[in-house]
Amino acid sequence: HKPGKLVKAAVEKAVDKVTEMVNPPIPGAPNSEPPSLEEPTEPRGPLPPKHDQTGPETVSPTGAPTGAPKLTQGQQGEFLTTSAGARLHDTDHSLKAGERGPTLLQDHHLREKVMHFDHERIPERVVHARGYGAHGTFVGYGTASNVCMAGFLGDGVETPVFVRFSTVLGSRGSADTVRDTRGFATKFYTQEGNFDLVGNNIPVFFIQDGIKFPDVIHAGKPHPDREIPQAQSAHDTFWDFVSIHTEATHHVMWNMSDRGIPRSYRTMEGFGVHTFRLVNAEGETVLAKFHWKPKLGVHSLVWEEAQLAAGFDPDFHRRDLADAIESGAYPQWELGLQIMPDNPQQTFEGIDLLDPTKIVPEELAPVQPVGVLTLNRNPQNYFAETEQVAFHLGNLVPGIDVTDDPLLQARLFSYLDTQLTRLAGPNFNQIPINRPHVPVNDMLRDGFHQQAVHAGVAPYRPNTLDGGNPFVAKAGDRPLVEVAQPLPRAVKVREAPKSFADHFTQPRLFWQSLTPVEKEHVVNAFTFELGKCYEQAIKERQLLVLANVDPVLCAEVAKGLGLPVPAKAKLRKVTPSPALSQLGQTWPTDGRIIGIVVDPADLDGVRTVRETVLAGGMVPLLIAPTGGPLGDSGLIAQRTFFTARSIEFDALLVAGNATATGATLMIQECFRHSKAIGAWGTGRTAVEAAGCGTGPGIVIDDDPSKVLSEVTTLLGAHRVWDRFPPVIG
Ligand code: HDE
Repeated sequence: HKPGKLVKAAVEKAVDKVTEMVNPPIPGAPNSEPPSLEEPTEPRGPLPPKHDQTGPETVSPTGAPTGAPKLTQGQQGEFLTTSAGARLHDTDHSLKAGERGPTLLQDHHLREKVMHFDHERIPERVVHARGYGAHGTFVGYGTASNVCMAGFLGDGVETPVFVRFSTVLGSRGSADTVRDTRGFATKFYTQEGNFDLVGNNIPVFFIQDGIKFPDVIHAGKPHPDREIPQAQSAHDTFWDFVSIHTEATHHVMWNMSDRGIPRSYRTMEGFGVHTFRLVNAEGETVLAKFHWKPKLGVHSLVWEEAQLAAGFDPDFHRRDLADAIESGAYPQWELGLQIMPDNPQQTFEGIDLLDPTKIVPEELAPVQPVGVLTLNRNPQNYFAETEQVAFHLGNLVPGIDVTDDPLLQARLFSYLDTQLTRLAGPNFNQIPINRPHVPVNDMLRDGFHQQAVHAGVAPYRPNTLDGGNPFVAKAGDRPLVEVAQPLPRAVKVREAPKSFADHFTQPRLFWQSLTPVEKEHVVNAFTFELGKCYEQAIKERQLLVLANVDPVLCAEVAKGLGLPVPAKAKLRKVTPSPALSQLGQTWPTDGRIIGIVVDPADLDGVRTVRETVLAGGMVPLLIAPTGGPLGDSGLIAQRTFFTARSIEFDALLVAGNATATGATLMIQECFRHSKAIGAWGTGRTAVEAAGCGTGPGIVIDDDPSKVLSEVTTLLGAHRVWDRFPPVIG
């Protein structure tokens, strides 16, 4: 080894000399290296992935050869390598002709690193770009077996799922709490292939025919000249469109109601919107609508909270979901079915089931629970899972078929097509998050980003060369069912059925079913959004639309806009559907967040209350003037008066800090937002000093446990609505 060492030393010396010649020392430059921050210098063994962070089990016979390393782990191997696997000795300096010289074209590591970085972003979804996902399980109750043969609905059958929630209009970096419809898309990795239920938190849609989708989205997205406003419907083009296309009225009523600003993904209902056709083992069919019912009840923000959160914590909803799952407060929804007979007209009680702007009131067709969804695992990597997941209504399983709803039919084209650009090729179902958990034997071949090394020579059917494989399934092998639906003798037309022309009965039904406080919120939302429009004609046209929904609604909005009330329209009589209101019941308080303003003089009392909150399945957050440990109590201040805002808490307990301005602000906001407020000790003075000492939902007592118990009861109803009785009857 000696000669080799000598040669190496000589080469190093020569290089040093040349370097010194090329890079003469800079006068005044420090000649000693700055002290380096301590960091690991030796390779460490791979860190085991956190228990709750392993990727979904993926089974794909077209995937990587058996035994190949899982590509789902990052920052864990011993040595940094190139993408071709060669070990690197430096990743902080590009290869240059001397320390201060030009960079060399031959620096493959530099080029690969920057090239890959340049292409890290993929096009965001054209709609629903802003979203957040979670893994979970779905367990069937077996109660659907008389109408649907789908295996995953069977009694006790457990199916892994991935759910992605989203807003519709905003870009990927927009705020969570804007007024908008929310997406609620679920991928069930069933034993019969993937079933995707791609729904929204509003049971009807803007338009009746998919051909108008580009129009409604162009109208809702920012104006093309200045690209504003972001993630808003409060602008001229949106209201221009919906005031002309009055079929949008029903959806708009829901948007302007509290449904447009959910408190949390955990407190949203979900709807499949379209009518589907279900098939049982005997081949009998029914028409059905899918519903997700949150175990925590439907609960929304108030408008001021939504606005505050958009600035104070734009990630409000994704943080809420991730935190709830991490804290073990797993959100749950029951899947329910409304079942209607499959008659040739495809109507139910006079409601056209192919019209996606119509609901079937639950009082006419009750929602029958068929299973429960639990979200219990956060994604390991946002991009790999939440961004790359690709939903498609065409992913059906035996027992579930589509109907001729013209909106649904257009979607069946769109969701495949859009992935070609978004995920850059036709092989997106091979991305881990999209892979089914059952064997794939397709005859799809090649294409960009093909992951499989297909064997065999005969990817066609029938064949003899590959032993005839694969074969098509016979009736007993549970293939997909395409119901042989008789079609009327028809001529090709670009027309809608007559029944699609009724645009106002159901918006009126919705309005009439709301409680006074919910109605007041609808009035305020219309007044805000239309008030943001510049064009007088658009506001006036929308008032004409509202006159067809309800005279009180129309008059109140007109008053707010300072415009004349249009003449009364002829209105249909409707029977209200109490199920459409989100108030009036009580719900479990699991995972609800209780802010506790601590009293430094009574940390033992604070500890007891905190523990009781935890024991009750809720999440306590301690708020103090400054962060860090609270004395030597072992308690930590999780929020300070600088980092907390009332929006984060479902109820506030005030133990102390009577004089702090931050506390006063929080108390006043909670009061305005009709949240329960409890106080004891010096907290009583704080609440009184904030001017919030009396009124419904203010619980002041010397006994903290009594305060907490009353506040918890109030939380069951979500908010203390009778603090500010609404003026609209
Ligand atoms: Fe979508 N929709 N949509 N949509 N939609 C997309 O697909 C489309 C509609 C919904 O978390 C896109 O993969 C058309 C109704 C959700 O990844 C795109 C029409 C409902 C999501 C598309 C509709 C939805 C999407 C964009 C009218 C409620 C997010 C990216 C015919 C039942 C899924 C993508 C996720 C996403 C098209 C109408 C819900 C472009 C053409 C009605 C929840 O394909």
